[in-house]
Amino acid sequence: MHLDLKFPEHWDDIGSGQLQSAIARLGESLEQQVGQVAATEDEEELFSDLFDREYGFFWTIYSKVRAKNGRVTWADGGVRHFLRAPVQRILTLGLLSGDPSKYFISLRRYLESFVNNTMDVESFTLARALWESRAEGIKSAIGDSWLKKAPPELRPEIGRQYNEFVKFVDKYLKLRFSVIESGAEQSAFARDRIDLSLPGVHRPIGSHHLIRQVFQEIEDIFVSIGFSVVEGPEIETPYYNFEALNIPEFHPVRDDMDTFYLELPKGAKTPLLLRTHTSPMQIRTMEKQKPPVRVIVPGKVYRRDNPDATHSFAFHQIEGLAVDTDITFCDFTGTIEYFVRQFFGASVKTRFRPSYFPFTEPSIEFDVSCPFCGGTGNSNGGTCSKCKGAAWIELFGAGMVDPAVYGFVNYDAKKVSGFAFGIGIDRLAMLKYGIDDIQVFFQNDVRFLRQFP
Ligand code: FA5
Repeated sequence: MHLDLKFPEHWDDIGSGQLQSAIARLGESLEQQVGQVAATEDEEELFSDLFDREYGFFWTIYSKVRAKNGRVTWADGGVRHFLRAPVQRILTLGLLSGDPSKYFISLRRYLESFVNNTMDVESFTLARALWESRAEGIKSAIGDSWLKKAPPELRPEIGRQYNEFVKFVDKYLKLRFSVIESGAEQSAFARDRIDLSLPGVHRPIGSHHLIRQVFQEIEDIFVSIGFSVVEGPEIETPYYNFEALNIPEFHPVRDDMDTFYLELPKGAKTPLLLRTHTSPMQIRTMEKQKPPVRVIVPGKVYRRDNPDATHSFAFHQIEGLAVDTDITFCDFTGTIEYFVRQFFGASVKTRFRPSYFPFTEPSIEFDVSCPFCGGTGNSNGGTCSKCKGAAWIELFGAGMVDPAVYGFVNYDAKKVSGFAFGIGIDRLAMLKYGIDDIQVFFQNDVRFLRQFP
């Protein structure tokens, strides 16, 4: 019996996207036909139809797919279908007869005919997958169909034949691979001969955006003193962004951080907004874990601020949170000073000013002595342009976690204490690298980006 497989009429015109379904259909048709081939007597024809190098269906498909896709792999469901169809047939027949010894011979011939036809590493890899693939290879299929299902008295004999078969195929594949490899080496050698008269291809190497680099720098500093890095959602509920941070609905501080609300379908349970700071992750982290907590949270945040040299409607923050049973204001100042000295250099001085955040008490604003004028307010005989003569630069807000916040996460405010801080990364990067307009971070001008390889 000859197999009859029809290629789609416009095979040469079909796009590579339709290839998969076309092969899958051919594979299914093959499976049906193979299911009707009688065991052993029609095998010869079956294999020659499938694998004869000139006319075999598999190789025709292989070359067509390769021409369109550039590659044929075992991951392609249709190709797997093709290769496994005869195996499944042989396995089913073997099971019926009880003793599958002659079907081991069929399987062997099937594999031989396929392996012998492989001419390059790619097709050889398919042959190897057909044999070895853990989920769908012949090796495991024999185990599942014959070994496991064999009646107990036949099992030792089938097991022996199976082991012999495995040994044979492994050796056969190895041999074939060495043949292919030496051929491949030769043709690769011919292909790789270098033509020195051709101009080279310049492939520019990319780099991380400056903001990403600063994130990494800060993460490294905090990780080195025992903090871990967590990330959170950019779309938040008002509960996490405000309420659980002790900012009830009509609290005036919401005006400072009014934000973008998402348009939701009618009847949606809760409004959603783009987070205005990374502080919601304080709550999410404490909800998930008991003290001790030491995390930093890098991420993007959004506010309805009008763009100018120091404001953007999307910017970046790193939140920090440490909570334990014995954290004091000294731990807080020590940690922050350590960070600032690592980041700006040992010579900067630091100071705290009282401030207000609903979720910290006391709250502070943290300043560093201007690293550009050495904290003098003067530079090049005039007023320092970076600190505008103030000698100090405001860096970020922070404070000891307000006990009211612990109430939202079921921590015992009498037992735990901690500190939190929120650093605006864009302004920090501007300070450190002398950038005077925040907008350049978002304009993707390569002349700017290239300065920070
Ligand atoms: C907060 O966002 C608090 N969540 C910080 C905090 C965390 C305090 C934990 C206490 C404890 P604030 O609104 O000040 O605070 O913003 C923090 C930083 O974000 C600012 O210092 C500034 O560097 C940066 N920032 C604020 N608005 C913008 C903006 N529109 N563009 C760029 N950076 C901004």
